[in-house]
Amino acid sequence: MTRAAGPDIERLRADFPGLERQIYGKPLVYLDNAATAQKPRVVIDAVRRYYEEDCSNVHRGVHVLSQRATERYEASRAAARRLINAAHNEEIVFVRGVTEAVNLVAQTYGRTQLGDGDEVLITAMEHHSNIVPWQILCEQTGAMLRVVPIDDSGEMIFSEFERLLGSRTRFVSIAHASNALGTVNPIDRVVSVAHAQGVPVFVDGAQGAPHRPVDVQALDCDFYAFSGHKLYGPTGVGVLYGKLGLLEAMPPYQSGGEMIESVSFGKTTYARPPHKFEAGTPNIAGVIGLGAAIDYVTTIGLESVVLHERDLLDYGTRALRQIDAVRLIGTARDKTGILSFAIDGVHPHDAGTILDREGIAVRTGHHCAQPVMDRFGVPATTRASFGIYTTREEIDALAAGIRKVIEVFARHG
Ligand code: C6P
Repeated sequence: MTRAAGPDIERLRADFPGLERQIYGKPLVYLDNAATAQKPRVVIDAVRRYYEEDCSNVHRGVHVLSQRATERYEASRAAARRLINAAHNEEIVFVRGVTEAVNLVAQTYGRTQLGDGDEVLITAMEHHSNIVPWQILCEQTGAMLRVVPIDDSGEMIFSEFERLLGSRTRFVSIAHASNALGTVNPIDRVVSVAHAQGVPVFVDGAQGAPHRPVDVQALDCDFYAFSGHKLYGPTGVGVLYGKLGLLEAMPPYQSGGEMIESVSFGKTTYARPPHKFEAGTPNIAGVIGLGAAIDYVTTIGLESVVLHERDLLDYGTRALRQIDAVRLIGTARDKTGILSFAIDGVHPHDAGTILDREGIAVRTGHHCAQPVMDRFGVPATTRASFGIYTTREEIDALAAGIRKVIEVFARHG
């Protein structure tokens, strides 16, 4: 191990059964963590234990199983609150993931607060799930979508952000970190400039919360969302944080059981946040698994995750820069552990297929960020993304795999 301050990777890798797989007879090199992360045994066990020992609905029964399930469910809410340092448990809404969180805010806050001629400001590096819900909102309300451009390194042009933040801007929605480029946005500066104009800010933390400490009170953002499955938790569960005053003022998103205070045919009143936004039986097993994932990551410590992933990013950037045919897409000064690249004369899907035969899992495609591909003039990229268990040796394997791709194409091209 070359890192003094990072986590003990060998010990930590043993926690992840998925990493023990062989693919085509080769040890798995899993470099697709931005899509979803592998799950530690504690998460798998927490989900299994719920189904085996505590299986029951939450917030409904006086019987012991329901009480235990409810306690575990609510303990996960408290864990999520601590993870992002929210002030109140009530500010933590369980959702399916970031996609649902953006849709929820667009269709509740957005539908009630935005009107004809108002503007929503996003950046050119957003994931489709932080673009399309705002486009739909704009169609519904007559608002306009404004887009802050990015420079050749993949950083948002801050002066353009300041220029576009005009008297009609009613909402800013921005990625903490870009999934296609790795760029980390200066959220604190974005929030302070937006708030100076009275504009609330939503932060898409899908690629933020799993990789660095987040303090929503220090950032002062109005909303922050992350997906459990990228934070070593189960799929189908995530968190929407919202300032309590905003959540209280927002109308419900979905309606039905659990989100009401009282129902009659004449009038229905709604529960307080967070339950107002958690209609129906939630993903109980997923929420409990997410709590276990948060505890796991917190025990490792996100500060040490940052050090480890920064080391990998520096190491990987150097390794890929030594390969002439590789062009890195996304070279921002502040990046998370993502290397997106093009290989001269090789379509990313072909690269991905050859790498797969070497046991190396990377993502190829537009990464649900087509405007980023357009900005850099490529149809797609190959993307390697790191997690807490990634090693330098795996990056060596990636570099060797890329050399093999280039050789195959030189032979047959
Ligand atoms: N990005 C990737 O491979 P969901 O699917 O709801 O958990 O997260 C959506 C999402 C939103 N914002 C950003 C910045 C993201 O990276 C993602 C998910 C995955 O890059 C799957 S497309």
